[in-house]
Amino acid sequence: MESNTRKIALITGVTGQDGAYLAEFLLKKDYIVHGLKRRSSLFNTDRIDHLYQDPHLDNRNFILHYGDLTDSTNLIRVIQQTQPDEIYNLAAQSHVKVSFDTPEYTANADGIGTLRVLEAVRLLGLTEKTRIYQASTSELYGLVQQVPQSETTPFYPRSPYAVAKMYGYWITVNYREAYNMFACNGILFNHESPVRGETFVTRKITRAVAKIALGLQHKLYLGNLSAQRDWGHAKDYVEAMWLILQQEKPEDFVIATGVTTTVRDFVRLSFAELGIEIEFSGRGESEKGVVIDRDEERLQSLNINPEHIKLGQTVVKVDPSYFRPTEVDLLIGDSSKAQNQLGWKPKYTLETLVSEMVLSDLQLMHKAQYLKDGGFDVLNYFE
Ligand code: NDP
Ligand code: GDR
Repeated sequence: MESNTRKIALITGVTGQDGAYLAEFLLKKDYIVHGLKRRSSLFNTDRIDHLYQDPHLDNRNFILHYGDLTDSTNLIRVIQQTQPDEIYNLAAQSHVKVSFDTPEYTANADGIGTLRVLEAVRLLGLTEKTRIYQASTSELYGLVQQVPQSETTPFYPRSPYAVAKMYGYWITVNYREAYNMFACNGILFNHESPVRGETFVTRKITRAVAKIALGLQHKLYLGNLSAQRDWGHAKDYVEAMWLILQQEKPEDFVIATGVTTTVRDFVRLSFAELGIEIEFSGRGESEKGVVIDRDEERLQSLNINPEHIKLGQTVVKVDPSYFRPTEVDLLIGDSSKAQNQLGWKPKYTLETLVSEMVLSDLQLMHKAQYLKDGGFDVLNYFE
């Protein structure tokens, strides 16, 4: 295809979990992909290094621009330079617990940041050309009103993050209605992957399980084990983002698997993937998870020394400092609108997601251990 007929996408938050999967997905569809990345004192491009192209090459498909959602003139310049057909606004301070510590910044980046993107498109006269995807979230539902949650369930946000995202949601709807823009919200439920940020609960669990199995860590400290989440795979969810922007009319869609699981069961499944059975006892702050069985054959087949796992060993404890001032107890999504209108369906199950994440972290920790055994204690780099 000639370059002037190829679609151009701009992804904010390209260095994040979803940005990386989406960039890969769009490049496979022959898009020219521009990504907005923040300047950081350390490299923050690990997730997209495999897509990197030397800036001295002609005809690049993947081009990075420095930028920040708190800087409107920067956004105007990047959007003007890139003239995108599609903008995927994925950039955000995306950690719910951290938003209680940085509420003002979170409002600025996640709430007003969305306005800045929409307004830049409007000011540049691109309202007819540029379609906009806004990364909305199941956190909008917050305090449980009804389950499963769908596009018509009322919102009741429970964190500064969710309140900021609520502004992002409604300003997207408003710009669509006021200026006839093709601007859509994807209300995505939790989605995870081997490159999920290390402080979100699923990845924190799968990394710790791998380290515990190899004797590199003894215990995993967690907060609320009873929270229930509808966990899907990021790879499935970026496809939905793209489908939302390919429709005839701009609309909002819930993207979810329809299956909900407690944090406790996610932990259990993760250990089980390696052949370690654990049982929980106690409640609240005194709840703990203890090893009750181990499958030596499975452990050995994964190159894990079964001696590292002792029967009766406490491997999970609760640390109340991870509790949130206000919690979202139960999320379970109804994605029938997306299934009917977009033809979207998740390919991953919870079990295949857990398996992929645990085995990927095991491989990572095997590498760390190998280097450690060779005299290079690089574990900190894997922290
Ligand atoms: P990540 O935290 O992995 O990625 C966030 C991205 O935003 C990173 O690239 C980060 O840059 C960038 N970023 C943060 N602040 C700014 C800023 N001020 N200006 C520019 N860029 C910034 O999130 P995910 O990939 O998991 O999520 C993508 C989006 O989807 C987010 O908006 C999130 O709130 C939303 N969402 C996520 C869900 C999930 O389950 N993953 C579910 C529903 C919604 P850096 O790498 O430098 O930190
Ligand atoms: P969430 O994801 O808040 O749903 O937001 P997270 O993985 O942080 O928490 C999920 C649930 O697990 C409980 N939990 C813990 N969480 C963390 N991070 N660390 C712990 O030690 C821990 N122990 C228990 C939490 O209390 C919570 O109930 C994610 C983000 O990606 C958002 O950006 C996105 O909008 C939503 O998912 C949908």
